[in-house]
Amino acid sequence: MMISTVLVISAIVIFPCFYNETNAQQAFRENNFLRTERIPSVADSNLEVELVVGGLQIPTTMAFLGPDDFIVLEKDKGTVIRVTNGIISSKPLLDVSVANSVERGMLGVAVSKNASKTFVFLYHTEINGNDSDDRKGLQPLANRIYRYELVGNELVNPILLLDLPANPGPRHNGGAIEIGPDNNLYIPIGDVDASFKKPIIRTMTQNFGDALVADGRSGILRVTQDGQPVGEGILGNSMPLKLYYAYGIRNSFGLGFDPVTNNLWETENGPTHGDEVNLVYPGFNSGWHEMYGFSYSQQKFDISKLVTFDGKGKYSEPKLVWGRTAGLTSLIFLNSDKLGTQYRNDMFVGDVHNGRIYNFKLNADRTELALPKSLPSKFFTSLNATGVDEILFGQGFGGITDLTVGPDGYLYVVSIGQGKIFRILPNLPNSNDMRITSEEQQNISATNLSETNGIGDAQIEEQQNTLTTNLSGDSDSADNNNELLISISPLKDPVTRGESQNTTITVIDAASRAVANAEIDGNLIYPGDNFEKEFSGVTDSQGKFVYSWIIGEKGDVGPLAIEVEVSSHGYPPSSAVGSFDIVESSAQSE
Ligand SMILES: [Ca+2]
Ligand SMILES: [Ca+2]
Repeated sequence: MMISTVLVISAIVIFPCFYNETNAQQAFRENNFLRTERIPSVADSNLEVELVVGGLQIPTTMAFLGPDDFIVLEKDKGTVIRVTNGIISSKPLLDVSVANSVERGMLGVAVSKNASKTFVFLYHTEINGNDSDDRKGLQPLANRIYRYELVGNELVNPILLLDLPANPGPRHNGGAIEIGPDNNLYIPIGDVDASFKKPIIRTMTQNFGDALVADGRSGILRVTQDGQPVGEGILGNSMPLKLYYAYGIRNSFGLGFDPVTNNLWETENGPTHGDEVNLVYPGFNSGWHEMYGFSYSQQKFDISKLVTFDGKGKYSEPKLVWGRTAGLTSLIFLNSDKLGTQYRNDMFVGDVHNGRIYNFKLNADRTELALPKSLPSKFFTSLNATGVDEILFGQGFGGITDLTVGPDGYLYVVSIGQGKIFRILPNLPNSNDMRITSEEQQNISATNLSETNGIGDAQIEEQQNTLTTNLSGDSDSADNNNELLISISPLKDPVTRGESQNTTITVIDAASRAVANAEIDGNLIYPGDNFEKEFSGVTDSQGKFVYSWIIGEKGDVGPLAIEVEVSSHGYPPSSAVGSFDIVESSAQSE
């Protein structure tokens, strides 16, 4: 699901002018997305980025079946992959033949559950042949939406819901399926390159006045989960016009419903410039192919040229425009406060050319973006324009094709550029104190050494490195048995999902006493020993592994250092050091 831009750019165009794509139409770039292997990051230091799964081949979009259980699509293979607890299923749920050049392929997914069934809706560019045969000259059949049922680990009983044009293509297929608050399906589809590439196919939904009314292109379509029209047509009752919720769409990869107002918002892609964020009321006309971006920036714009379907359709200006194309894709609202209440119901938008995530707040009645004061024109002249840093939430993800809020309330990011899915979540509790300062810290979580119980007579004398141990202890305990309960917060995600993780724990007794026979998991360890443990994924309610660590005999006192190194498949190792000073109970003041 790449956003392609034209290849012929003679100059950086600051304000959109009338498009000229004809010179570039034969030269669409394959895989025009950012492939960087940079480690992703988020601007908010209270949040961090975690790898959920890698090794995906050109993933486009994802949808959750349940907690830690989701579907992700692979564009060029036409496969539907299930990922459960971070593990990719050995066999795809489905593998169909797809035309896959440029923006064609397996593009959109949505999941709907009722008491007895799980429906999976899929949008793909279907071909009567093998994957990629369109690259050899075979024309695709159509862009199609099917409804499948999930039974066990298979998708079965396909029902064709929508049969949409796939030619001339290969771009502007849209495809991101969204289920609305009314439980209907909303599907964006662009002009499939037909606005300017031969054979040019003119329709009124592309704002060609004297033309075919509609053929499924250039709109946001709305159908029931059975593929039927919803009530009276907004623009008219002929088919397929009756399916149009909005029109004049050049191309879109992102729809999102505001959970507060139920308003629909959309990202839209301009050619070399003029990417948009739009508020989409029923009957919305985005203006293509007469215009894109703001009308004031169109040299020859004449609003009377726009098709209105007898006044039922209405052009609206974008709420925000990017001067240079960013390849906007997913648009979502974070209907969760798991990243902090300040982000609740905020809009997040991803892009495919820069690997960025933008964060927007809305105004009081939620009809406008509450933009930084430096962006009063609602127009970004460049990616680094003043004010952009105020809305730049994350970067370094490679090309982003989907954002999703998981059942856990965290923000999931599909990186088509890295073949990975990340999630954004808060740092561990207290992890500011316990942060491991390795270079890879953005990619992994902290190790958390904290005493939880039974060592009421221990206290911290000093802290080393960046690790602060939390030996609050139980001051009522009169029993100085020097039993230290150490909880290790592992590399969170791989472990909580059940993957194995090696942890090496080294005890360093600065006093070189013969006392530090620590016991972990039934194993005695001694100073200098390494203890290796493969976690099995069973943690306590805090997501931590807790080990009873008995330090020497009763009455042992003095400094003790504990070093923990953790590593997990796919991650670099990380380590932390905690130091303790164990004192006699009699030395403690009550
Ligand atoms: Ca296939
Ligand atoms: Ca527009």
